[in-house]
Amino acid sequence: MLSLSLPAIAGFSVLLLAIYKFIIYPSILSPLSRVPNAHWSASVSPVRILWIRFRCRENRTLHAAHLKHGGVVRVGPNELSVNDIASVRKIYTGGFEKGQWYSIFDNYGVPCIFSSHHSRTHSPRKRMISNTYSKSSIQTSRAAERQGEVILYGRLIPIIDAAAKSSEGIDVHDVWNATAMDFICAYLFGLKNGSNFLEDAEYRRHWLSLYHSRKTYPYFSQELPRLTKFLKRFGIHLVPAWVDDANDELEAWTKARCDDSFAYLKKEAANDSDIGNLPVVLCALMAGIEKESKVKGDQSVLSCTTLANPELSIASEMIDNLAAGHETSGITLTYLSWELSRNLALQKRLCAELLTLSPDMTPGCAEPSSSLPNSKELDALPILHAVLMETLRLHAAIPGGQPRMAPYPSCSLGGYTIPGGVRVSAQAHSLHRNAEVYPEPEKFDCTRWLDDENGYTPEQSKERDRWFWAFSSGGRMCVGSNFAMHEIKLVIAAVYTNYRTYIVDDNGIEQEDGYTVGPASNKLMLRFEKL
Ligand code: HEM
Ligand SMILES: *[C@@H]1O[C@H](CO)[C@@H](O)[C@H](O)[C@H]1NC(C)=O
Ligand SMILES: *[C@@H]1O[C@H](CO)[C@@H](O)[C@H](O)[C@H]1NC(C)=O
Ligand SMILES: *[C@@H]1O[C@H](CO)[C@@H](O)[C@H](O)[C@H]1NC(C)=O
Ligand SMILES: CC(=O)N[C@H]1CO[C@H](CO)[C@@H](O)[C@@H]1O
Repeated sequence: MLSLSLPAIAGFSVLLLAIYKFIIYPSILSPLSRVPNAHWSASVSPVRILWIRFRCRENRTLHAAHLKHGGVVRVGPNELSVNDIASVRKIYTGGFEKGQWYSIFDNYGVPCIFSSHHSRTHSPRKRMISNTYSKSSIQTSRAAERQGEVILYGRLIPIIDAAAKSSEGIDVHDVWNATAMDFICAYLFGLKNGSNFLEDAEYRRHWLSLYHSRKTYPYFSQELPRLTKFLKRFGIHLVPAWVDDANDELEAWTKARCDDSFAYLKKEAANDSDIGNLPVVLCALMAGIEKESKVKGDQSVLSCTTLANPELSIASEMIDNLAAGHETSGITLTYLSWELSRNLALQKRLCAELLTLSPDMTPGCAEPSSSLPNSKELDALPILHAVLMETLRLHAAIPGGQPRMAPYPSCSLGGYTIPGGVRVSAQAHSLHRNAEVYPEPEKFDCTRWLDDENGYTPEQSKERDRWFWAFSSGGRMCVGSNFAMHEIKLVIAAVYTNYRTYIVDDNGIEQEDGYTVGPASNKLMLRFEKL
């Protein structure tokens, strides 16, 4: 009898243990059990949130959960979503590190700023380039100025001018993401080794289709890394091989640009007449790596990554910058031009403001060598600034969650104790729809950002600014935010000084639900009318 019941007892104990570990502990005893569940199953199973993410319904689901349950909700046994600015501040400025989720952003198998997990290795990497992306560097860089002149007056305006001759309209999403690509690549590699997507439509469609083809697959490596690895061992590839091929081609394309820039720098230092060819960011990284090797050498926290493999590390950073830089800015330009096309009065107001610049951007169309307006003056235009801020609020190009790990042993968020290792995220989509801070949040209203007109108290304006999260916040905040603001303002100014735009076809303009996302249709047809 005894020999019969031993296995039974063992089996029963295992069952009890499992019930304790997977049901009783997470739903009753864990400190997280006090946090409201987004769904009844959240405390015992991640299946629902994984499914929602797979179906791309996360933004609306989490937004609804926050409206119902408040600033902190539990979305899985080990995962929270937050939507109050105090918790956001704590997470994003207070030592919550990134995790595995970001590893898919390694390129060539080496980490970059964006994919670094820990601040220890992240900070020295970011320091190498953050100065080149500071507002004052961008506003005063003669290389960036020259690059802007060539891209706007030499490439973009002729394309718009040709489009204005027809009433059919053109796909501006395509044109804007090409413009954004040319801008960021010129700053990374110099004009000669940057991209020329604006003029080479065929190649850009090929490149962008490679880039786009990879998009649905990160899900498996990010959300189910262990399963993905496990199945791969048995020859089952959740991420198909052609995604790797697309990655290889994008990596080879970038590496060629890096190698040619290194060669160029060795041969001929850019002189004054050649300033647009200066690879500003690449130079900064080379200098930063050299300095770190000289000063710290083997003692550096980067000794076995960045310093051991400087050329690949630079290339990894370049891929990340050009990916992070072109897609987000392209999406922002698309929504900005869409909102303007729906509001002729606003276009007229903006145009009048743009004509106050001196020099203004009218001669640009005729003269590829004209100079750009003063950067500081451009930056200070209130209506231009307000339409851009409102676009970034309502159509944030990264509306999705930015996951971080709670530090060990534990911390507190919104009054709850959170054990170390729990995944916590905030999403701009929800932060930007707080009706107390942004009344009628679904409405595009740029006067929210015009303090002379909105009648806000100083406290209200401060709250509005505090909840704005399009570029994230803290140590991992977007390094390219000033670059993006500057380039978008230049493009909008060049176009709306000289043209009016009208919608031809905006079917599918609604933004998808995901991490970095643009219009569901992937296009926007606008017609241009020359002034
Ligand atoms: C409108 C345009 C842009 C938007 C809305 C945007 C938004 C963001 C956001 C939300 C993050 C944080 C993401 C996270 O932690 O999950 C981020 C990080 C980053 N962005 Fe941007 N970005 C824009 C343009 C650019 C440009 C032009 C660059 C060019 C260099 C860039 C480079 C980066 C990098 C390197 C990071 C990682 C920073 C770090 O980990 O320290 N972004 N961006
Ligand atoms: C750029 O625009 C094209 C055409 O509209 C679109 O197919 C592509 O997905 C866009 N690329 C990005 C990265 O947004
Ligand atoms: C980089 O620039 C040099 C000099 O203009 C040119 O010969 C080379 O083909 C360029 N490389 C790439 C990849 O564009
Ligand atoms: C500056 O660079 C350009 C282009 O590489 C070259 O033609 C010119 O001779 C250079 N000028 C001087 C002063 O070195
Ligand atoms: C980026 C974004 O806002 N995507 C979607 C989020 O969910 C709503 C529905 O609640 C969609 O309308 C958005 O397009």
